Amino acid sequence: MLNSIKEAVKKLDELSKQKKICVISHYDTDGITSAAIISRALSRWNKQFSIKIIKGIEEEIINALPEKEILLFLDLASNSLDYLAKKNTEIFILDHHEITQEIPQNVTIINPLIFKEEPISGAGLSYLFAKTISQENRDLATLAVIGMIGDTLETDIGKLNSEIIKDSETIIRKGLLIYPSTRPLDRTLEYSSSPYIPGVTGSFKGTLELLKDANITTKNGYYKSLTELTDEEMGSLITAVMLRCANTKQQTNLIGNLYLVKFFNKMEDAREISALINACSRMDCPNISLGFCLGNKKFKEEAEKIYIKYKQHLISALKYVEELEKITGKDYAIINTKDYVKDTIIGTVTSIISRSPVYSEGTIIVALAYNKDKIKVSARIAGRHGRNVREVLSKVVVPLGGEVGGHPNAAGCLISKELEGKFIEELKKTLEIEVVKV
Ligand SMILES: [Mn+2]
Repeated sequence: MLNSIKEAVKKLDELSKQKKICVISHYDTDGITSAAIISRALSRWNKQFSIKIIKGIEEEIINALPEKEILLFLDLASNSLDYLAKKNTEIFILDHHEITQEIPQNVTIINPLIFKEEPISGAGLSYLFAKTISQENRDLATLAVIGMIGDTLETDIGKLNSEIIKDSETIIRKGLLIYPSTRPLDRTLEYSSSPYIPGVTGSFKGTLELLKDANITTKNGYYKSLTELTDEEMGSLITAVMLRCANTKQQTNLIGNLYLVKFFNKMEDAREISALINACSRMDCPNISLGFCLGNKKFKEEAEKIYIKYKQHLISALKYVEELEKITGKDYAIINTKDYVKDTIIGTVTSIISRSPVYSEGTIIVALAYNKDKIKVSARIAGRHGRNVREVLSKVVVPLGGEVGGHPNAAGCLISKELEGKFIEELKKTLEIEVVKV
């Protein structure tokens, strides 16, 4: 793959001598960090370029892109090759999503799936690309680590990812997977929704009891942060949390690596930074998170304000969904939030629900939210094992004329609002049939 990146860099260098580059990236954390890495690298390379951040890639969006510029897609487009074949310009793609169509002549694509490489985030690919342009871009490795965390690819780290982590001077420590690990523990535990700790999440009293059980005391009235704990304290905290999480599947996901990255000259929890970037996009301000990633202090302040607003927004959406009547069957739940939950946060809401103890391992959760004349559909699998939700969703959506993006355990699509009733009917049928087969 690294050789193909080298060739792609050379080709882009040649073509961009006459043409401007139009960068199109996804609005999630991985996409925003990808865009930040590439925009810094292109400006250091003295290239002329513009940046577009989009929610998703649809035919109309591709049609509207300029043909007199080179198109460079980050963290998306692997699944839109047929549309791209019709564009009369050269196209580059750095992406890690599944490829379902033939690669057209005008497209140069770097995707770890083609090369049978380890999973690498869009930001990781953008970083490898930037580093190939110039070693000077090694200072962008931290953004690549944040992108990797944003796409939760840190559980399967191979050679390429280890190298990216090494370039970034990230500090990794094994511990309890709650964030932010850099803030006082009592707050972090009380507000932890992922993992959801029964009796502790949302309860100040429960939090204090847990800390007492773990023998963790205050110093000058403050609790230490997770990263400040001694190994012994970390161990007893993990035990105390384990005792409160009854199911073993949940227990195995409690421990993992904490990633501390240097950001704005401070050591920060990569998961927290990732959440903040993501929040800005979900609240329709991707330009703020992009500026934040590029190190702009004003944007940092703004981003922090939006992050607080986002958290409030998310909590009210979760409350709404909890009380909403759902369509349920064996091993599935369909949640139609209509106009009540923002289309940009429905994916997050679905993810949080899928990790809560309410649904058993393998349950498919499909949630719907309106987006003007369309409906955003998000599908997740509860726990880590189960059927391929991307396939399940495709079976329903493709005959209706739509397309599905995502991964086997998290997928989504857009459908026309007119198809709401038909979609739910077909989805129910497919979910029932799948169950019989298994
Ligand atoms: Mn990604």
